Amino acid sequence: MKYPYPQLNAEMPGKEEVLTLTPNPATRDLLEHMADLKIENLWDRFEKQQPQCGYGLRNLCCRMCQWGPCRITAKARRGICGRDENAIVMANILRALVAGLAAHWRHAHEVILSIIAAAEGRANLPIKGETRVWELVDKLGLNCSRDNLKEAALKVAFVLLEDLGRLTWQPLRLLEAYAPEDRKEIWRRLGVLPRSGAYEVLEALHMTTLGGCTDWKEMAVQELRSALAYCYATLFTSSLATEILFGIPEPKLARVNYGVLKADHVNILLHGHSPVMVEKVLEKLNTPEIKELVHKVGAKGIVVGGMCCTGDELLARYGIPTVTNIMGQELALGTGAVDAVIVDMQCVIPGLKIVADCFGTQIITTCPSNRIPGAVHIPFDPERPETLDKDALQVARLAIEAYARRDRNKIFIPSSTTQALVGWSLEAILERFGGEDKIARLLKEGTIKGLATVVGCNTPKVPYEHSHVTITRKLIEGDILVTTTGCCSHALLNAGLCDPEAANLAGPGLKRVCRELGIPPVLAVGGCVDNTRTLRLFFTVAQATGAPLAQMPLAFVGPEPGNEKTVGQGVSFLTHGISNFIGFPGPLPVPLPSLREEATSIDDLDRGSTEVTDFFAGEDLKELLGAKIFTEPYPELAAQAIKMHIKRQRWSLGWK
Ligand code: BF8
Repeated sequence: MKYPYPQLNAEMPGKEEVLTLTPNPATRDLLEHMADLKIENLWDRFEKQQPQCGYGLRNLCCRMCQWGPCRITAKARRGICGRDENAIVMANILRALVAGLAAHWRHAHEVILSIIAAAEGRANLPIKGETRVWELVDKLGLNCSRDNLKEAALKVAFVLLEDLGRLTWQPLRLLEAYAPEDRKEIWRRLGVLPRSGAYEVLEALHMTTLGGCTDWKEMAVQELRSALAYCYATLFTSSLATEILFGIPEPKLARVNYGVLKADHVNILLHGHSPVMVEKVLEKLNTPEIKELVHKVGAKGIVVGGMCCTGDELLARYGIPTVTNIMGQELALGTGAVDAVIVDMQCVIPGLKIVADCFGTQIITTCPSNRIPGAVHIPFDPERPETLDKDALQVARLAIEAYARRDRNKIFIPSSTTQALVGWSLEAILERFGGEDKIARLLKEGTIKGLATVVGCNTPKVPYEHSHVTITRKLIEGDILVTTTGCCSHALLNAGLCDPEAANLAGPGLKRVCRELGIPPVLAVGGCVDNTRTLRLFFTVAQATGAPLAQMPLAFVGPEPGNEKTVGQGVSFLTHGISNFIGFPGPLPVPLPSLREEATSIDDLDRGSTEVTDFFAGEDLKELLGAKIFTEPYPELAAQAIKMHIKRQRWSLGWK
């Protein structure tokens, strides 16, 4: 590896390692193609940032007031205000988690307001997820007439909205409705039950500002409380609310990867997280007016492809092909074949527009708070939904018209596509297995050794997608069934691991199960908010085995942490007693040798915070919640550690 970071016990790759180790041949081809065209991308900018700041990497930089920035060094063991390393590291982690919470909060808010607009008849949007509406009515104990779906959806939406923003003490309704009873008891004892998504963000910011809380342990408690708000007030709400509007996904075959783009078609990519506007755009792309326009611009048809979590959602629900994830977004435009990218919110990097300008690609932004200078902006506001149909048609028109401006000399589409069986909602998984009791039996007898969810973003700090694919291959070889979401799922989809044929790569037990049921060993369950589908699967299966969650052979694996949103994902699983395996030292502490007292330079500081690290990665959290964080940047070693963890959990239950 090109860039050593001994203080992190890790190293970061240069472009050559990425080219050698990244598993998708299309990535290599496109990286080389862009280099030939002299078009810069994030890997070039990553190299220009080397070496990265050692203080920042270890969370030892405090920027929470205007006296600083302060850094913790061997000679300055406290910031100007007196904050020590533990308080600084913990405050940084807490702020990262609530920033991620805010992002999912905004997503949930848009979808919930869309349900309200649909139910009140103000927006021309469907309520397709009838089963989900009635499930929530029952779980929340709402009083609704069974023959009025819209009224029921409206009542549910207002409860979800309350969970987003309640400011006085009352437990989260969704947490009460969905969380396992034994966990609630633990959270009550620890005092970490949250009020609402918004309240916990504000409280965390309040605690961490200058002269606020200096007790890192109290901030750690707020971290757990905020993670529960993140999980139930934003992930559950987004995922369930989207199912209410657009239905619960069912299994279907799809083709994925860059090769789905076609040179003689209008290629439109849908990118971001909230699917409301894009659902409408999809509807418009099928209208006679747009079909005529396609003909007029001389294209043979339209290809719609998905990126990031919007892509995951559309793949799960309709089998719309996905192309790539956050770090592949510039590469997708590097094909020169993309006419328009319709983006909503989050994970749309500024580099996308830079590459778009090299090819004349039309970028259309649709979220009022996620603007890009120079892009066309056609906003969707669920509180003013009257123009939604007209606006979606305009978006569709602009996307098609962009085809006429495409420079045909620069087109390069890597040819490979991959098959995948997708659409694994909780219901679909349980139905295919024949119920949770069947999964419980397979686990107990050891045909399947464990369940792991391999998820999350990408980071240029590791060879792109290498860890995702390597770890997952090793896990399925070890008879561990994998679920996946988010950017990781694009890596696994493109690598062919979500194809039922990938059963051949699984260990003997898992292979037999996959063959019998016609499923792949890796189940793509949706976007990041759909990690709740995996959580609910874990709850259901644990209950069927009779074992507590924290003792189950389960693992949360985040090999390439990137976005601040990723922190809350991991801590959400931790609060449920499910250990985290993180692939690169991110905002959470690095479990490495201790801070040396005789340290004389920054390089002697082996890790950011002794006590915070011990809390998350040592036995403290394990005692409180039954789970801890492991950090291992080398994927082969990480896979070994996960398999060992699963084995230990099985032993503790007396399962072979
Ligand atoms: O919510 S995995 S880079 S796309 S944050 Fe973003 Fe990370 Fe991708 Fe979706 Ni999730």
